[in-house]
Parts: sequence; C-alpha cells; structure tokens
Amino acid sequence: MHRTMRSLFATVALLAGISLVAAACTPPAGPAPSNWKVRPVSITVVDQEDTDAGDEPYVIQLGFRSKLGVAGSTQVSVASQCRTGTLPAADTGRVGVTVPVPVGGADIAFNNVTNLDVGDLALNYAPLEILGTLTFVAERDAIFSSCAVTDLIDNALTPILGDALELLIASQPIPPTQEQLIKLITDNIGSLLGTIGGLIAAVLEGLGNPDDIIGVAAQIHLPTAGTLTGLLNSAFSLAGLFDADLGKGILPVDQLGTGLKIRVGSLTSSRVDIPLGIPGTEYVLRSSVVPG
Ligand SMILES: [Ca+2]
Ligand SMILES: [Ca+2]
Ligand SMILES: [Ca+2]
Repeated sequence: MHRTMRSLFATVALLAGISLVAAACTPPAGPAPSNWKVRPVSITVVDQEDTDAGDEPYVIQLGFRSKLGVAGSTQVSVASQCRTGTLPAADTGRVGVTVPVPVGGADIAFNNVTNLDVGDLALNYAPLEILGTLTFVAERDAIFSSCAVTDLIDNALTPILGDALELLIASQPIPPTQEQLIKLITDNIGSLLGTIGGLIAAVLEGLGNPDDIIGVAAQIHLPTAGTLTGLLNSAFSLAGLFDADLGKGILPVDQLGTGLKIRVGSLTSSRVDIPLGIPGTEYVLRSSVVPG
C-alpha cells in the first residue's frame, strides 16, 4: 500500500515535470494580452447649469472595439451611473466642487488587449484593434425617474456605431505595406470620428433634454507599442487628429455646438482633464485609463 502510494506520487511528479518541459518548449506567442479600463474619475463644476443650489452631474459611457480586417469583430457596450445606481445626491455639484465618479460607476472594460509593435503585426500575432469610448457628461434633472437618457443613447447609438465600425474598421482588407496600413488607420479613424460627430449631433437633437447633456468626450485608444506607437502618433499629428501640444491631443469639433472633444492616442495608463460645456455651463471631466 505504502509503496503503491509512493509510486503514484512519483508518477504524478514525473507527469508534472513533463508538462513543465512541454510548457517551456511552447514557442513564444507574441506580446501578452492585458486588461484595461477607461474610468471616469470626477466632474468639476466650474459654472453650474441648474438655477437651484447645485448640479447633479453624471457620466454615461459607450465603449467600442473593432479588429482591423476581422469582419464581425465589433463590440459596443454601455455603462452609466444611472444604471449602476451611483448618481450624485441632489445639489452636490455646487460651483467649484469636484464631484467624484464612484469606481465602477461607469467604467468601460477592455479585456485581453494586445499592444502590438511593427514586428508583431508583420508576424501576424494578432489583428490590430481600434478601441474607444464616448463619454457623455449629463446633468440629472430626472424629469423621467428612469434612466431614459441612458436608454435613448444606448438604443440610438449602439447599433449605428457598430455598423460604422464594421464598415470602416472590421471589414477593411489589411493593406500589404506598413505605409498603407498607417494611412488606412489614420484615414478611417478620421472618417469614424466625423461619423461619430454627426451621429451624436443627431441623437442629442432627438433627446428632448430630459437631463441636460453638458458635453461629450470621444477617446480613441490604439493598442500599440514601440515603433508603431511613434509611427501612428506622427501620422495622426500630420492628419491634424492628434497633437501633443493641443491640450494632450484634445481637439474640439467646431461644427458641433454640443462640446464634443476628441482625443486620439496609444493605449497606456493615463489621466486627462477634458473641459466640456454648453453656453452658461462649464465642467471639467477627469478621465483615466487604468490597468485592470
Ligand atoms: Ca438641469
Ligand atoms: Ca440641482
Ligand atoms: Ca439638475
């Protein structure tokens, strides 16, 4: 009996040893994927919208991702402080007050993202993804007690944003050269941002303002590393979509009166303050990208 147990242990140890050797012999699979969250941190009320004691600012986020050249890979998700029950208490947002967004209140998670460099693309480790968020900063008036604004944005934007991503990103054939690839990405992200601007303007017009939409921040995060990050940043800079000198790449879209701001950059831990506002109201959204 004793001997049987010992030989069983020996067999288990041997098998464990074999699988360790097998794991060590597996060829490298490219850069390891990681998980990220686009997390709204706070909203500072510079000039309040309500005429009562204070505003009730909150965040609704749409997250999207699409794999270049992989038809059907587009995903769109919605997170809202209304749906998570984390709206601020009445009149919290007095002038000068920074209202925190609770952790998880409207986070958008991007799991299993691979930051790719030029060599990784050449070796076809994984398709390049385009990740992004649209952050709607709203002021709660609760004319409807439900999450009507979140539902309207979700119902109106989620399907057409998905269609736009399928057309401009997922259904694109991958060009043969690096130069053409960079050009495709900058051109099509430019088109995507233009499309998003038009969609948002149309949706906001149809909302009828049960809560006030104070502004919208669009962020495009490109999961790149090394040389590819540099190449894309210079290409976006040339295309006028990304400029390190312009408030960390935030560009207002002039033709929209709704205060849409756009930020394009590589996916990495970051924190950015985005001024948003409509006439008579001024907020600053602090947004972060965190591992997780
Ligand atoms: Ca209001
Ligand atoms: Ca109020
Ligand atoms: Ca209010």
